[in-house]
Amino acid sequence: MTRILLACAAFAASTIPGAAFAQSQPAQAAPQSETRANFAAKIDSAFNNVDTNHDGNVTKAEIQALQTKELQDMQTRQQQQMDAEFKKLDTNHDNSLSVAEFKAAARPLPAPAPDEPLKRLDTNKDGKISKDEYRAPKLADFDKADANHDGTLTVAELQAIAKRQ
Ligand SMILES: [Ca+2]
Ligand SMILES: [Ca+2]
Ligand SMILES: [Ca+2]
Repeated sequence: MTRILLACAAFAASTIPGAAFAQSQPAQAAPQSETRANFAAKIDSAFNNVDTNHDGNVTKAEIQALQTKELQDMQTRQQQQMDAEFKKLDTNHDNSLSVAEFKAAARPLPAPAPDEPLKRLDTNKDGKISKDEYRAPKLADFDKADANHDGTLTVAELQAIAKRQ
């Protein structure tokens, strides 16, 4: 079941970096069949999330803005987690475990890399990802998974992808 959900999530939300897309998907209670039209609508809503000025193209700056925001969210969460862990470790509350030292030991987060999704998705190399460019690889994945080509991914078809992964 988890594998199926993962497959669905990876499916709908894999291409442009990110957690933001995954978070924008509603949580699914159970594996469900998925029509191509529904799937395309999900892809579009993921695209619109990144296309902040809604001109139908995702530019490098828009990807970078999203990545920077995700990074900041991640850093905030990491800081909060470390503050909580510090309090737990400093059991006698004398602050002898320095917060600075503790935080310095944390793994650095990766820098945003907007070029990578651009390189992958910008098939006509105009420096922007259009909605069609964004849709194409995902819809191709959908068609590949739609074994009987009836335009709907059934739970069984989703299970089959999960098994292949
Ligand atoms: Ca745009
Ligand atoms: Ca393009
Ligand atoms: Ca099918």
